Amino acid sequence: MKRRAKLILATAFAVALASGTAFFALPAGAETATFAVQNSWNNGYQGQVTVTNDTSSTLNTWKVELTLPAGTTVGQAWNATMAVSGSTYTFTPAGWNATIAAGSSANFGMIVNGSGRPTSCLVNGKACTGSVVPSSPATSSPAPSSPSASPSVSPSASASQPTGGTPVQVNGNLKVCGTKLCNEHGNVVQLKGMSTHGLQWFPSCYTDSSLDVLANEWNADLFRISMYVQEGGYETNPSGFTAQVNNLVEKATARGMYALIDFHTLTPGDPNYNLDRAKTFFREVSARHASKKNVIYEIANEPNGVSWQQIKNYADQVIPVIRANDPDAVVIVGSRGWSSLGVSEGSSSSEIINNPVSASNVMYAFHYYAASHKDNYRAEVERAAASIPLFVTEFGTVTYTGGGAVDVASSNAWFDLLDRLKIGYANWTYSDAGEGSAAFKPGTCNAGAFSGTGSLTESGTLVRNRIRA
Ligand code: IDC
Repeated sequence: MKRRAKLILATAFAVALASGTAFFALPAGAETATFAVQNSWNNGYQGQVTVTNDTSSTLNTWKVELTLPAGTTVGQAWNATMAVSGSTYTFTPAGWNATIAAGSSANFGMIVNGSGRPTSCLVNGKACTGSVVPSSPATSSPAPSSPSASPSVSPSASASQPTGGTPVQVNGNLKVCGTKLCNEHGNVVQLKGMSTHGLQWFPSCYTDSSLDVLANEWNADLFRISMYVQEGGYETNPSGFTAQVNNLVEKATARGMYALIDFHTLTPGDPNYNLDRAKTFFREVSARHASKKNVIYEIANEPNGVSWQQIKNYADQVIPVIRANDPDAVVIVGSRGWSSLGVSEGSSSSEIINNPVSASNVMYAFHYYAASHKDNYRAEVERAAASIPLFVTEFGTVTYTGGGAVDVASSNAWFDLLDRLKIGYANWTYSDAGEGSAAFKPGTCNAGAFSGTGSLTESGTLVRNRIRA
């Protein structure tokens, strides 16, 4: 399959490394660790720890303990599992990077909120220098660089990916890198695609030919598979819906698209109502797809009427079920107020930034409907994106009801913002439902008339142009 690649990429770490400074020394003869500040901005920075095996034999595992001064916390880590106890942050391998050959290194990253640097560092219970615990390393740490609104990536570093290859061939395994999503080469990647409607209602919209069109004509990177749990969905036939999801993941895989598995909770809004179902479902699908590079897990579509703490409690129980099978998959967690980062319920992203889920390689969902959600929501997304990784796993060009007229101006303002921030998105919906948000006119799916532009609605035309662009 040959197609024009249109992923927007930026070199993340090459830019960030310029400002990095190590401040734990590296003597020989032990495992050691260095801490480097890779980039900093207003009241936060990105840090990287490099664990080096300076012995002559293989190191089978590692544990790094950092202590941070009051007022400074770690918001998120990647390539490591993080546990917090008071001001001490303990990092253990992410699953694939435990073993370090003699003379080799492994590293992991983190987003730190606040400007304080670690005051102590232990690797496998010993000082990171390989000798004594530094008495006051903070005094030798670099001063925070000048405040900047930019997180880990300079958008000016954008570059086009070479042509040829499907999105998955070009990008491979995805990984959260700071506040962005990166491909396996460490470049920031913005995935663009479409969401299904409810699988229980529109199965005829998701066929080999409709997915050929999505991959080859729309040039989509992403296919979101929305499996409702209630409203005649998963709870009525768990094995049947699991099989349907698995089948659609295979179709996306065969076409080189990323597959986003959406556990589409909506009513009731507390995801804990479906906790047992979620564990069963994600245990099965993550076991089935563990060896694939292209599967992303969205564990709760739109929590509502429930606190962030309860959403986090749910996430902290479901994510380990996925990790047990697929340690390095990206997981997306829904946010309060119908995945509005809390805004639709009078809150904000601060509750997440101050109390993130207890896992790495995690992103947070933001949803919008362009005719309903405008400047104040865009401002919150821009603010949150400086601190936490966001993914727009669902958006509409119309009102939050899924119907009404397309708001072209607001839709374009959203597209421009997401492109600038390199935030991926999936549009509601790749279906022929009789509502303004559907990309196809009613009757398209049964007729199999997906190709070309003749069956598109106004929304479908607008969104397809953006995805292809
Ligand atoms: C809507 C569908 C509509 C269906 C309804 C059922 O468009 O046809 O009758 O769900 O619950 C969301 C939800 C998504 C909604 C969509 C539009 O994630 O399930 O789909 N929406 O209302 N959040 C905001 C809007």
